[in-house]
Amino acid sequence: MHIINARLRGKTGLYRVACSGARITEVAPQAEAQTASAGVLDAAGNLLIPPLVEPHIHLDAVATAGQPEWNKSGTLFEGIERWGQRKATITHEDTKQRAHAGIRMLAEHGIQHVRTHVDVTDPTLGALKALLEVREEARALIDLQIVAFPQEGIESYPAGRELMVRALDMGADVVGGIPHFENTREQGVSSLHFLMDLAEQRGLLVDVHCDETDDPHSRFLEVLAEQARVRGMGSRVTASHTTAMGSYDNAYCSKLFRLLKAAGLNFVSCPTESIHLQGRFDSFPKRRGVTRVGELDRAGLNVCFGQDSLQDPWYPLGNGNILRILDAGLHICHMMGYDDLRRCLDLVTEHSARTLNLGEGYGIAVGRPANLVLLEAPDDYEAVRRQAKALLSIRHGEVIMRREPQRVSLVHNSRQ
Ligand code: 17E
Ligand code: FE2
Repeated sequence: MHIINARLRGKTGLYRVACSGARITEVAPQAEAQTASAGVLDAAGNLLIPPLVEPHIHLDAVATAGQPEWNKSGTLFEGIERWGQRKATITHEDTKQRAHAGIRMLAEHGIQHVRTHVDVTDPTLGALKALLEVREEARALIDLQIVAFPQEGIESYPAGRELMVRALDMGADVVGGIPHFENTREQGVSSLHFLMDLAEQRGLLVDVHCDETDDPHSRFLEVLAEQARVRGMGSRVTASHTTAMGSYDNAYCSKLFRLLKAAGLNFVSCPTESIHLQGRFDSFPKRRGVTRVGELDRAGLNVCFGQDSLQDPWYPLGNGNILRILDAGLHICHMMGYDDLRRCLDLVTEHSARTLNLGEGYGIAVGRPANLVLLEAPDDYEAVRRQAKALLSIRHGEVIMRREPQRVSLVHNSRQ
């Protein structure tokens, strides 16, 4: 497979990218635009990127909004309650069918790497069994990492510790947690020690829903970061949401950021989800309820954006398009300066790949997997301004998704 007339991020001019089998074999600058011959893909000056990444989603809950009741308050805690009602009725086939529908939405938007949280606070571990099958069945479209996510707590849920261990024995890839939901601060802390021990013993990655609240006293991030630091596991640990950081005062944050840098852990923000779920106990002025994305980024920490939900008890919208999240996130996080816009795709590609520890399994370079996406825009800035879509998704050297370019024509001129 050959692609010609492609633009690459951070480079000037046009490029030719060749693949053989499932690997990239050549990335070469072109002196001028070329005309495509048969069998050659013409990028027509559009931007070729490695696949978009979804670093944080809940595939077991896809398309359950309103079942049996809608989340009327819009809070995280009512979401957990509504999900608890739906969870009691999930079946193997129902979960698989909804998860596959979610994966198709993601794949249609050029996403090929996905980390999903799966609720393991269920004595039958039914959702996990379903998602382990989905992980294999979906390989032609995406690589799936499964987080064993204890939605109702490790310490506060009956047999929570045992369920976590069983979930890892069954084949979950990543250890999860939810310290701010545990009944007491002490339980939140002990849940983090427990899950970090498990991850270290088994050589697994960690991704914790951490401080997903506007409560400025929710300070589990410092515990997670310190655990990551002393164990030397920072690059393998992710703190998701950390919305309480949007409510911490600056004096505490100046101390906290020293620790975060020493630990070197990763961050996922889900800005559309957080702007919807947080701020619910404020009147006015009302907090944004998102973590300090720009500040983490400028401090040299790895931070990326995720969707979190596709029509579930926590968030009624969502369509798989991570570039919609990027657009909203740049607004919500005050990141629309030129320097942020010109490299904004980092937040949904390179940074997310680092969070998932994809290493040399990701990126446009000779020898890396032939997984590529063509966006209908020449660069990062235009991609977000135009709300560009993925035109092509190439996986293992083959086209797996194709979208027709947008064509619009006005019938009249504004100046006759
Ligand atoms: N569960 C949770 O604790 N937080 C969320 N944002 C979602 C599920 C979607
Ligand atoms: Fe989440």
